[in-house]
Amino acid sequence: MSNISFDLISIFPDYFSPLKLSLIGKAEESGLVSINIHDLRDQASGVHKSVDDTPYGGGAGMVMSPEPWGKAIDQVLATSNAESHDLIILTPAGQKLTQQLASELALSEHLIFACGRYEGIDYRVTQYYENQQNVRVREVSIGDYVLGGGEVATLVIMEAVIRLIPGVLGNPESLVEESHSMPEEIVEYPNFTKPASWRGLDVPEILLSGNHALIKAWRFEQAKARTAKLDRQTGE
Ligand code: 6GU
Repeated sequence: MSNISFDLISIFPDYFSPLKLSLIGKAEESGLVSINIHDLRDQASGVHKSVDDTPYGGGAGMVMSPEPWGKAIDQVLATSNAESHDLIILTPAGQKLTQQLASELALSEHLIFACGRYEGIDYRVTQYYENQQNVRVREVSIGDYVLGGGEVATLVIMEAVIRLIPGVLGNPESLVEESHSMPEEIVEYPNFTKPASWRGLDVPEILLSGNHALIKAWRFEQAKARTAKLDRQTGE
């Protein structure tokens, strides 16, 4: 049985309380994953416990100082018994999260999430860990918009990754269906459940027919129509 461990480092550890819920909460309770949360401020020195400073070269905002990050990440690495580590640095300048990236991360032994705030983390943190053996550094973004920090992005990535771990989903067949639809960049067909009639809208007859070949073909046509509608809306 695989057990992936997750270490999350942030100045707002309370952001991660939803991890107790639902799929991820159950995955942790059943021992499929272990999750540890670390407060970056525990590694800050001085009376003010400051974790940021003004950017060299000028410009707006603040940059997170390298030393608290170095201490926090070193401590996580030193207390891990994994042989290799993926250090994920959350930044809008990173590689975009895709289903492909999520499935790569689901094969990792140990994932460390460094949640930057403000204008991000001093780049030497990336450079330093890129030079460490057994650490693979990835700067990751969850899309083309700016968030206040990496915490919510971490929740998104963890949900995408953890549901791919064997044993986490009650019905692993849903993963098989997704893997058929997603890489071809076609969205899922629309779904319906009971009642058969709701507010004057009837479930398409064909779905009540029991003819699985016809249903499959109909769903494929619906998925294509839905994808075309999306493309029109986004002007593709
Ligand atoms: Cl990972 N961080 C921030 N601050 N903004 C983002 C993001 C990450 N991904 C998309 N926008």
